[in-house]
Amino acid sequence: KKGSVAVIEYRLLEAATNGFGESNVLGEGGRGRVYKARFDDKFLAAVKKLDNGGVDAEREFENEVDWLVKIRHQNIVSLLGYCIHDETKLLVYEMMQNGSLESQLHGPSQGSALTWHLRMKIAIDVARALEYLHENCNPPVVHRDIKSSNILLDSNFNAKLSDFGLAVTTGSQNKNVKLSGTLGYVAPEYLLEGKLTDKSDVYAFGVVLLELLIGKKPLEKMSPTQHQSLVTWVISLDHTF
Ligand code: ACK
Repeated sequence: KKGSVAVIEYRLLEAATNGFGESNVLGEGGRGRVYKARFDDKFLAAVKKLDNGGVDAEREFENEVDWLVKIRHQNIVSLLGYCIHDETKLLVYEMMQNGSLESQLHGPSQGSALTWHLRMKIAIDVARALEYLHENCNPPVVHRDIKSSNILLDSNFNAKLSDFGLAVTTGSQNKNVKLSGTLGYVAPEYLLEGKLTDKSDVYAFGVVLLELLIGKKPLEKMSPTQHQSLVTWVISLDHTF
C-alpha cells in the first residue's frame, strides 16, 4: 500500500477484466486502453492498461500515482490502486459510468443527454477541482492537461477531473520543461513563452466552457492539412524554456 492506494496483483486484474477481453473495453485513451473490471461479482472499477513506452510514459505513470495518492477531492477521480507487472503498468480508478465529457458532447449522442442545468453543474464541478488544486494545495498544482476527455462523469453525472500524468507544482517547472498539454487548450503565453502558471489551467477551462456552451471541439473546423501545419509550427518553436 502507498497511502490509501493499494498495490494490486496482476492476476486479480486479469480475472476482473475477463483477461483484458474486448468486451470489457471501455475506451481507448492517449496512453492506453481502459477496461471495465468487476471484483467479487459486484464492485466495479476502471483499469487503465498503459502502453509500454519509454521514459516519458514511465514518468507520467509515476507522476499520476504520486499525485493521486496525495490528492483527494470529490471532483477528482480517485485512484484505488495500481499494478506493475514486468513492463506493463496498470492504474485502477473508481468507475465513472458516464464516460468522458468529450464523448458525451461529441460522441454519437452529441450532447443530447446534457441539459443546460447539467452543463452548468459540470462547469461548477470542474471549477471546484481547479479551486482545490490552485488554492488549497501548497504549492499550487497545475494540471496542465485540462480538456473534455479528461473530465469524467459518474452515474449521477458528477464531474471529476482525471489524468494527473502531466501535473506539476508551480515554481518547480520553470527550467527545461518540454511543452505539455493539448493543442486547442494550451494557453498562448505558455505555448509561446513557456510561462506556466495556474492560469494555464484556467485558460483550458475556458475552452471547456466554450465546448459546453456551443457543443463544438476546439480546432474542429481545421482541415487535416491546416492541423498538420499548426503542429509543424509548434514543433518548430524552441520549447526549452
Ligand atoms: O469517453 P469514454 O467512454 O470515457 O472513453 C474514454 C476511455 O476510457 C479512454 O479514456 C473511459 N474512461 C477512462 N477512465 C474511466 C473511468 N474511471 N471510468 C469509466 N470510464 C473511463 C473514457
